[in-house]
Amino acid sequence: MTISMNDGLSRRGFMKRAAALGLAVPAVGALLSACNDDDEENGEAAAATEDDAEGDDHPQAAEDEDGPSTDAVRIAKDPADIPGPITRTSPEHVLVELETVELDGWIDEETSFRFWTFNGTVPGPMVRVREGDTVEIRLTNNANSQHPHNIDLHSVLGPGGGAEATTVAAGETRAFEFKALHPGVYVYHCAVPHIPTHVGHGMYGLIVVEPEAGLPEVDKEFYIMQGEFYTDLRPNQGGHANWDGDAQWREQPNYVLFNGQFQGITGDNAMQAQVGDRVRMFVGNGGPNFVSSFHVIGGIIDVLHREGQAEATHNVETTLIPAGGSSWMEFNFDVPGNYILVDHSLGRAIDKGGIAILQVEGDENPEIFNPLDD
Ligand SMILES: [Cu+2]
Repeated sequence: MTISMNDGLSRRGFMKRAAALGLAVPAVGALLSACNDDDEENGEAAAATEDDAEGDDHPQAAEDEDGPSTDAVRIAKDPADIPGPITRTSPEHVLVELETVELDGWIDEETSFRFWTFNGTVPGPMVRVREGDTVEIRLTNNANSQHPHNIDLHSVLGPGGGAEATTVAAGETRAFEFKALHPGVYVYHCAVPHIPTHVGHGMYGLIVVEPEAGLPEVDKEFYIMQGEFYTDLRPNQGGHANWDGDAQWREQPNYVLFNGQFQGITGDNAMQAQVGDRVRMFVGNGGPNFVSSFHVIGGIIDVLHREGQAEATHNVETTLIPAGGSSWMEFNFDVPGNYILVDHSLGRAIDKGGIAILQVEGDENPEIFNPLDD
């Protein structure tokens, strides 16, 4: 059995996909309208710029003199673009092919950044296997990469989670296999030194190891990962943002994002569900440094597998998701409207872009929620 996850990886493919998805991200609304009105101060933040120790001067970035990269594409992973539930009842050998790709992407509507990715999106693909499967990870580093990369999966029992076995220079492919012994949700990430630099460019994703009995049936599943980005530009300044190694040292990112883009999962790109849907979210935190206080405004997590653990806890408002950790959680949405996913360390959400929206459509349900006129 082969799960091929590297289709459409050419630059042309990215461009086509970006055009199809559209790059416009409409405003989130009055609730968030107070964002980023301090542009006067932005120049000071830019003064602290320094490139990372590997001398990343973005040699391939096609830039206007002051503008964003002309090659920038949408890199925010569609939260609904995940493999479906596993229906198999016996273990198999599963081949997972991944490609590390460095590319210019939109970190906000006006600003590009050179992301380092698994398969060209942030996060990389959600890998889904079954407890007891033997999983072959085959990692290729794109020929145009400027850096070596690898993959450390937290679902692996073995040295480095596979990092050493998969360290690949540009154009190389290496592989290893592991047995998925423990069901749960696990982060994978690049672990090439300097690791925070690689993770901080977007190199993470989730692998779901379904228990032998499978997961309860739901109506919708979504895949979201938080991560912070240490750039020399603040949100919506416009232009091409460069990595700011000093900001990473101080743990002061200018962006804290879901799926790698400022409010990238909103507007036309928001998640969609119907009133009454049972919704499962696989939520991870790539970090590299922050812990997330994950909350859905207007929702209650009624089944929470905290940190991916087998036993569920119930009726949770806000849950901590460690850097390099993840949870799966289930909700019922019985009232139509927009539900806003945030890190409830709210400056990160309101100012730094960590917002995603689930749009729930359907009939009003006044028994549960009923705005009263004066
Ligand atoms: Cu890397």
